[in-house]
Amino acid sequence: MSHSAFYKSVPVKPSEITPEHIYLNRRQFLKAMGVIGAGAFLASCAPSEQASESAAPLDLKVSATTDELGDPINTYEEITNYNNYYEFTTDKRQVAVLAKDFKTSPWQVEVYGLVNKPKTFGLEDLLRKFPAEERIYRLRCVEAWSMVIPWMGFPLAALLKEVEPLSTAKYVRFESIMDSSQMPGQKQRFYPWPYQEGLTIEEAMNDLTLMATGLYGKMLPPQNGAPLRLVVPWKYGFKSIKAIVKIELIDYEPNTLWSTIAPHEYGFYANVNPQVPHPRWSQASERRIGESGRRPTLMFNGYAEQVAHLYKDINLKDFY
Ligand SMILES: Nc1nc2c(c(=O)[nH]1)N[C@H]1C(S)=C(S)[C@@H](COP(=O)(O)O)O[C@H]1N2
Ligand SMILES: [Mo]
Repeated sequence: MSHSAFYKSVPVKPSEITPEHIYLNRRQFLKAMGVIGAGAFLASCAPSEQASESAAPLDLKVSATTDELGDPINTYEEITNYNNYYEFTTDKRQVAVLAKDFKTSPWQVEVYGLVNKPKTFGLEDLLRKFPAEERIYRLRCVEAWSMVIPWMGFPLAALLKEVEPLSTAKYVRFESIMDSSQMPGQKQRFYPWPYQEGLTIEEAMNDLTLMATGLYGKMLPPQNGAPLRLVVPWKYGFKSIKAIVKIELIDYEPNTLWSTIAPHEYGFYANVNPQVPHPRWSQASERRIGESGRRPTLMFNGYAEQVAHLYKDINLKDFY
């Protein structure tokens, strides 16, 4: 069975069937967002709107037009054509092109290490066991741009509970797929492939931490990390590792690809923090893709209420 066929059969939880659930095609969606029909704005947007219309999927499905702060959700075109995915290329607009035929089926994820029940899951197992829910999150890249993305997925905590972590498990290490035959960027020997990331066990268990399997109510496209990627919305985007094949529970802080290359620039914690500049630029503000001008960056990317307690014992003045 193909993943997309299976995905459609994943049952919707009763709690998700609410009056707010609206099924919008692209034109209705843009109208709802005020992009179509708002005189002055229309003039500047008309050319790109026309250009992208034909390529747009018609079954965009989201339950809202904004995140909880009232920020408009970015368009499918923006989210799927401006990507960081160095296994393919460092050119954000070329990732979608180069990743187009990336093979995401069959796919297995090994969950192992300091657990009672290590297990290798097929992607279909995960989709069946953990019904997809929608999470509209801001994604703030360390490069000081951001988007609002309507993910589909399940909490990482649900998957971890399934393998029963031991009390000695203090960190979770994630690894992306290694396949230079499909990923031309992996021939760049400068980077210590495979891409790796990590979280503390408390961060991994936080309800915000998502294993994403979809976008806009559809399967994740390859450029966004199909078939399975992490989303940690209060941390810089590089923590949200794509195309995961291994999840290991360990008792030491793991190396990450970015902390290996540039430890002073990309540390392990990497919480979004407007008061701590990157060594080469300010993090006080950001450019929201699709907007002109800049917006102020929010502490923990606006999720302080949910996560600040995790850091009461560390110095947030440290970037890391
Ligand atoms: N495997 C892998 N995961 C990755 C990256 C990458 O290069 N390789 N880039 C990261 C960075 S820097 C960001 S900002 C986000 C971008 O996710 P998006 O393309 O879905 O917006 O993915 C992150 N996950
Ligand atoms: Mo990023």
